Amino acid sequence: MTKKPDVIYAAPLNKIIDFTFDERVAEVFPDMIQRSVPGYAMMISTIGIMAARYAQPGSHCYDLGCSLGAVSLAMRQQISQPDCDIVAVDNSLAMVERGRELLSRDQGATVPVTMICADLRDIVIENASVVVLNFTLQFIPPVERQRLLERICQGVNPGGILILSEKIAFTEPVKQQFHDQLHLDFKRANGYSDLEISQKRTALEKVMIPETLACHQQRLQTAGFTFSTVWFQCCNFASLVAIK
Ligand code: GEK
Repeated sequence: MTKKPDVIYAAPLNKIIDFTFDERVAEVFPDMIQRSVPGYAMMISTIGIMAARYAQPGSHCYDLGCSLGAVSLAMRQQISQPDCDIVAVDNSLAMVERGRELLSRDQGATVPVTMICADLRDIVIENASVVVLNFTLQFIPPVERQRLLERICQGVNPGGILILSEKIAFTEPVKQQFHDQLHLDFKRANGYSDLEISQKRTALEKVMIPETLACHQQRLQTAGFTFSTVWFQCCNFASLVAIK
């Protein structure tokens, strides 16, 4: 993927509007996510490896909130089971248009990927062996999260998985402060100025709502998954896998 530098919040803004995944964000997204989410590249490649193990012949794999399709690309490169396909969904047209272009340039992989511009809450999940919510649930209103996970679980075949990656919150203030500080240092080390960091934080405040690991684990259990475990954590970014 090309990496146009993210300078969206570099200049002082008179009014900071809520963050949206528009054309400007889609254009710089690979750079933005790599510089903002510790461990992102490692998570993407490992999700491909997990998909290779859990994809079932003749089933669907879902990449919900796919952005430019990094998860779909990693999965299609690894899956070798016959008759699988990948359904990638995002409600940002700017992301989907760019994602489709990147997919078309990805030669050699045989697993078909369909990229759909839609709200993931309207998508029917069925005959699924692998479902991925890679930093997407945090953008869904908290009151709707349980119902969504229940619907996903109902569409997952026995032995199938849900991979759920999220920015996480901590109940103990001392831990929250530690992780906030470390994440701040991570972004500074990746070249973001304090102005950029603070303006983006304001833009995301009402849009992205992190929750605790315990909250996610409880939801996954209530949704009907047999067990869940944290398979990755770097600072305040974690990924869980839940098995049905
Ligand atoms: C990656 N998974 O590169 N329906 C569909 N898409 C949505 C919805 C919704 N209701 N709400 C948000 N999105 C990707 C990264 S980014 C994470 C995911 C981040 C989409 C939104 O348009 C955006 O593309 C994506 O979810 C979240 O592995 O930027 O922190």
